[in-house]
Amino acid sequence: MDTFSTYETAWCPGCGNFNILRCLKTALEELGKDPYEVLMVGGIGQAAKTPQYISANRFCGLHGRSLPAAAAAKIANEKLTVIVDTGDGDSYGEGGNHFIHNIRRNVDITHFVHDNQIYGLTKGQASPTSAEGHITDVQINGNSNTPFNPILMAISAGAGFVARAFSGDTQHLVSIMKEAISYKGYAFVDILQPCISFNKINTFGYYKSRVYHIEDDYNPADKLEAFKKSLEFGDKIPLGVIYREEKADFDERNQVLKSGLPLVDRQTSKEVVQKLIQEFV
Ligand SMILES: Cc1ncc(C[n+]2csc(CCOP(=O)(O)OP(=O)(O)O)c2C)c(N)n1
Ligand SMILES: [Mg+2]
Repeated sequence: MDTFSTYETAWCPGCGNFNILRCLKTALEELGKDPYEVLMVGGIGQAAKTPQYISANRFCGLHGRSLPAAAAAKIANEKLTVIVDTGDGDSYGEGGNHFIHNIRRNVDITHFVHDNQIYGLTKGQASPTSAEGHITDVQINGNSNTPFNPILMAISAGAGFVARAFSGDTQHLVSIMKEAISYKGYAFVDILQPCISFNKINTFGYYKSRVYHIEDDYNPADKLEAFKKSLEFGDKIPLGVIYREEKADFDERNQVLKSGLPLVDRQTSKEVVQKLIQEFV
């Protein structure tokens, strides 16, 4: 735990973010990672502050823009372990478009969504995953939008690693994080997390009484079964790897990247750049 340091946070006491951060540090430690090898990327929000509370390289992006920054960094320097930690609003609302198209690119990055089903930082407006009817200070008659299903969306768009975890299930979360970080390609984990200040519905107890570990005989390579599993979200909420498929990632499908040195180690000839600029003069 010392390798990735401890910082004072701006989170409310009791927030699910604390254990997600702790599990992330444990997962990185257990995978034998050093801070210099890791790049943490966030957008805007309480969850998106996670990269600020861990000793590693970090990039804090605009709201909803963590994925393109993370993908670009990985494409430039394949030696980095690139991890996005950010919220449900940042990932599915403001960043919804990036979420979909990032899946299609399949860059080798990991995406941990702290899904508290609310816009926490801005004090409790409905997020894309808030339940229909959820009353907030803004949605005073209840949220009239139907919730977004991130697991179903990720599988439909072609993601190769799709999982769900719960911030209150430490051992399971660490093991899912390790599997996601080790996966070659885009790995997506929706982590259910209570927001104790602004979501009084999806509390720790709410999740605790509903979540269960997917059965041992479940086959995550079966896409139709995965679609079925992704529709379960109510009295019972499945945790675990819901879909997994090995497939070529961005680098392996890109002619320039798969041959030769990582971009960061290539020398750019000044003459070539000069010639290019001259073409526009
Ligand atoms: C372009 C833009 N739109 C809106 C905001 C205001 N804003 C800041 S954080 C946030 C919601 C974050 O929610 P989520 O990603 O779920 O993170 P949480 O705080 O719940 O962890 C919003 C709407 C902003 N900063 N920038
Ligand atoms: Mg949120």
